[in-house]
Amino acid sequence: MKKHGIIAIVGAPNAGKSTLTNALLGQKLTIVSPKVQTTRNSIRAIAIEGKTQLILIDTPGIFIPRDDKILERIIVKSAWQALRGANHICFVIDATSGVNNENSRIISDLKKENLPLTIVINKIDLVKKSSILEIIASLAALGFEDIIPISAGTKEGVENLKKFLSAKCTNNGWIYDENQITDAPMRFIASEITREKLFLKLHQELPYSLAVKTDSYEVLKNGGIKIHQTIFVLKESQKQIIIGKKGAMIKNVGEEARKDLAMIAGAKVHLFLFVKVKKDWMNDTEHDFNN
Ligand SMILES: Nc1nc2c(ncn2[C@@H]2O[C@H](COP(=O)(O)OP(=O)(O)OP(=O)(O)O)[C@@H](O)[C@H]2O)c(=O)[nH]1
Ligand SMILES: [Mg+2]
Repeated sequence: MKKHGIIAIVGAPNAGKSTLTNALLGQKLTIVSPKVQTTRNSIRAIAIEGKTQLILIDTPGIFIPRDDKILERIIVKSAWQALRGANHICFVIDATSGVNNENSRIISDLKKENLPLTIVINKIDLVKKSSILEIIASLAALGFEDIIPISAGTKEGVENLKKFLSAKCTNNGWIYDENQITDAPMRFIASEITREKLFLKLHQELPYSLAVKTDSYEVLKNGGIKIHQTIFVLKESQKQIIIGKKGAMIKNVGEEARKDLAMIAGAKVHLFLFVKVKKDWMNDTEHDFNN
């Protein structure tokens, strides 16, 4: 019989939640970067395991937002909201950090949600076996039973985890079409992909000072897709960095985003990027700053 379950993938920033979501889905959907706070909005990835539809929610990292940082408050709120709609929590710990203060605090907050919880120890490719065993022992001492070590990067243990999670899905039927990989609109995915390329290329505060909005997303008669996007920044100097010398940076960002989008959409993509200074974009976007 067909079953489904909603599983929130949560954890500290940079634990590898988005990488894991993509690995469980079997393709790239949600964006990944070595920087913290890459994911800003929760996004659903719909994976299938046998007769089970696994509805995975990739959430932003959970951390303590600074009072004066509106974006940080929105990010953390989005993570908590997402997990409240879930049937099961998959808590991701970075094996290189282990059970530190940050993870312990999140674990004690998660316990209050009263949802069944699986703990995933990620990035095991980066640590010795002995430290994985130490992490497992300290989690077991906290009373956790479902602890699964994996590497979302090398995919070691990911199939095993997928089977394990699907056994936790007990709701009747499927709630999405068989071929649907997300319920997020393509224009949102398109904004995210461009934001990923900017995150990968820019440094310091700049990735945190920008937002990408898809102004138009048009499917052409020949099957191609024409996309116009605006990259919002806070200051003129940031605009100049994003444009780069003779437009080199923005051209490069556009080329890389276009390649990923063509793969996700399965069509030829024409992408036009525009940079605009809008010093209050964060205030305008309390609800949805990527759409
Ligand atoms: N070596 C290794 N690197 C990994 C693994 N999983 C994720 N990474 C890397 O860790 C970094 C963070 O990965 P993300 O998937 O963006 O992490 P996240 O938890 O979604 O981060 P936020 O959205 O910022 O909270 C990226 O550079 C990934 O390539 C893994 O299993 N092994
Ligand atoms: Mg992420």
